[in-house]
Amino acid sequence: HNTRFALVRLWCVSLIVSPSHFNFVSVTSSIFYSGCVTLWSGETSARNDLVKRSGDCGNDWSQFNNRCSRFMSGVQTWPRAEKSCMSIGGNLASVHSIDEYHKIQELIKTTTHEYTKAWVGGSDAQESNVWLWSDGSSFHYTDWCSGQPNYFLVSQHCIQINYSSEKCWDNLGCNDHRTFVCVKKM
Ligand SMILES: [Ca+2]
Repeated sequence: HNTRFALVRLWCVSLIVSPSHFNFVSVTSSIFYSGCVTLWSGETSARNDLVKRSGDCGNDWSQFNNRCSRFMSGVQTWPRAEKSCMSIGGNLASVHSIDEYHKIQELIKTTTHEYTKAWVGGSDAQESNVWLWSDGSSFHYTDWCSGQPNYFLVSQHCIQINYSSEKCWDNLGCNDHRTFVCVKKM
């Protein structure tokens, strides 16, 4: 059955691509032709739906690694930034690889035309130097700047990215104001 269907589809493709090869005087041919067009457009729209659905983060979000990311250019404290991400169905961004980090940096640069410092979802507010992502994912990848995280004078329990000329990570007091990046699962 599948082979016969494939043959019919192949015939339909050649019919649609070059209809002049066929004799449309015949009523049977024209009925078949309109049947082919229906079949073809049905398959095309089904395929488009699939593509659209699998890549659909919605407006203002970018897709990468089955996640949707969004840069927020208004500055907030870390907890307010997290609440802001939650209000649009996400969390502050977690980062699990250098590829994910670079994608987040690109997202920021596309909007601000520079590597603007921004909050991501890492914090060690519960216990110093035990870092967790606010979205609950595992914390293994890091890109700390040299000498960071530091624990000098003031508490610095939240992670900002694009710090220093190296554009690496720094721990910072959570009440500072930074732009931020949200992520949500697809
Ligand atoms: Ca620091």
